[in-house]
Amino acid sequence: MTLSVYFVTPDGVSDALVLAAARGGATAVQLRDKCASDAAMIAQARRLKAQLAPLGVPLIVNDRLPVALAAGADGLHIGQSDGDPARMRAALGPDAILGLSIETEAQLAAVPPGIVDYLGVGPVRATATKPDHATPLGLDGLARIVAAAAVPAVAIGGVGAADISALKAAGCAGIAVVSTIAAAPDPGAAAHELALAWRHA
Ligand code: TZP
Ligand code: MG
Repeated sequence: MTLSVYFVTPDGVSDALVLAAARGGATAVQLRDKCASDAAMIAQARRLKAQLAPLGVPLIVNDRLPVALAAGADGLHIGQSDGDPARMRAALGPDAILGLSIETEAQLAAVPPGIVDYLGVGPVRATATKPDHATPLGLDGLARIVAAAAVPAVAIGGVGAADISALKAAGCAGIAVVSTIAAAPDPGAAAHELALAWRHA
């Protein structure tokens, strides 16, 4: 799984925007929607899975294990209060992708070994996209966590193309973004810019 340009969707994202991001260069997509019903999210995840699979872009569902299972998604991403990672792994099976959000060094120290495939570390900066976010880590705090992580880690929260060289130097496996792609005038071009910046950093 390539996490270099990880697009995390805003609530209510259109299929067209996700496809534009993937065609532009997003290497992984997380369907994150805090408002949709499970039924609506399952339907959208099924559609997206069918369209992303030919592009080789995995579809990961945020928070909702039943949605990930019902939709046949490639994986699940959970936060600190979304349940026990070992229980999620048992339900998903060994081949699914399981990601976990990390906000502090203490949370990193508590990650059960051999359960999760990658970590989402952040927020790097304050961001309006997640109003209830934890205290921002800054690039230094991010780098400390990433250096100590046993699995690949992506940086999230207020990051964009200008951060990529610092994130790569810190050892990140990728950059995870919502608004840098979703709020861009041309989301496909924004994803392409991130992919190019990652490749050339
Ligand atoms: N988790 C930590 S920050 C964040 C999530 C889902 C939102 C990131 O959004 P943006 O727009 O890329 O800052
Ligand atoms: Mg969550």
